[in-house]
Amino acid sequence: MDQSRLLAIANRFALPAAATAVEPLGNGNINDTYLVHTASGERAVLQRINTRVFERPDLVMANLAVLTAHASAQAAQQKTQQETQQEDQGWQLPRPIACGPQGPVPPAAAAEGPTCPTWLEERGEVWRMLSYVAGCVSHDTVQSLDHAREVGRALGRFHHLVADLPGERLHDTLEGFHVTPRYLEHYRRVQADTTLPPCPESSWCRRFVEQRLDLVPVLEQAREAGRLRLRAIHGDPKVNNVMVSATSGRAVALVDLDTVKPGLLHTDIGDCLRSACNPAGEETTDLEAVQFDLELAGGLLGGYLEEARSCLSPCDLDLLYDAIRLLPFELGLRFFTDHLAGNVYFKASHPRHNLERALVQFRLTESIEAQAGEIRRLIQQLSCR
Ligand code: GN1
Ligand code: MG
Repeated sequence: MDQSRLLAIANRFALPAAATAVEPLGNGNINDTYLVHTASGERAVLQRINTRVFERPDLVMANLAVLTAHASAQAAQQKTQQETQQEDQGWQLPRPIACGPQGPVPPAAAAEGPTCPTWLEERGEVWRMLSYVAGCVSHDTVQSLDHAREVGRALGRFHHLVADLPGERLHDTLEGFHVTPRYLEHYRRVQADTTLPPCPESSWCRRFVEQRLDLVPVLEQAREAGRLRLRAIHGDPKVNNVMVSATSGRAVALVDLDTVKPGLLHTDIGDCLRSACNPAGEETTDLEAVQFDLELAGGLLGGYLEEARSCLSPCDLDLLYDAIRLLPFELGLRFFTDHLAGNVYFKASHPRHNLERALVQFRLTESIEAQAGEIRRLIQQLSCR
């Protein structure tokens, strides 16, 4: 997209100074993300929300407002209790930056009062601006055992933060997200209609899915039976959504808050391990390199439990292994389905991209299955500490 249009959009938001340059940021599969530089040297993050995926961006922003208000209230409470520890003072979540006063006010926001809206509609596109977490970096793959621990701490910190935020206060902005049986139903429909000719890899994927039908409903059945309950979740705690300090390496922020909504903590934990314990990363084409690294899992879960042990009941712990196995399978199924559907959901840079991504997630699932006993023991050891 041309720089002048991006600059014009950026300048519709209430930045501390005029935007001077806009460049692509990160590798998101859904939204388009840009880093905005301003005349005063401050930076901000501009995003075009993919409205084919997020059909109600207003509700995504409403959830973000609820979360931001909750986080501020908690921080204020901690300060009055003088519990804030030195090392925690840098912890933050990205904040929405409202449109400048010249921006149009959508009718819904106008009805709520005079505050400026936090998103902008232009030519049928939806844009929003978020604060930039300065002094930090993020990585697409896990860098070290310490990094894995920090990724776990970030998720634990987030779960602890939202533990007293009732799930009902959040809108369900992506119905069916992480409801694995729904992905299987969709897969069946797409499979029946696909016009793609079979290839050895896609035949392998089909068999892989059919052999694991018993895995699909494991978390949903537990929820229906009352063993798991809906809570506020992040929804996408992959390794590159954790910002770590460029100097200390400590986790400073968990970003990408579009999928904060009611859900199961297990999907967050399973997804975080899926992402951070496969050092080859989700974009590799070297399938031999894909493996679930038990040592990294120990570091990550240890870091997570340091922050969020109180959020997990014995029943939650019982289902952790299932979640760790399920989430890479689920993402593999989502990628494979999208490949068969013609790459309509995840951005793809070539026609087999989503098939390649599916193979990575299925290989990771196999690696997890091969280490089932060790992973269960690890969970037990860590949760007894
Ligand atoms: C998508 O857009 P991004 O990269 O933040 C997806 C996640 C997947 C992830 C895999 C809303 O996230 O569920 O785990 O790709 N987000 C949505 O990289 O579907
Ligand atoms: Mg995301």
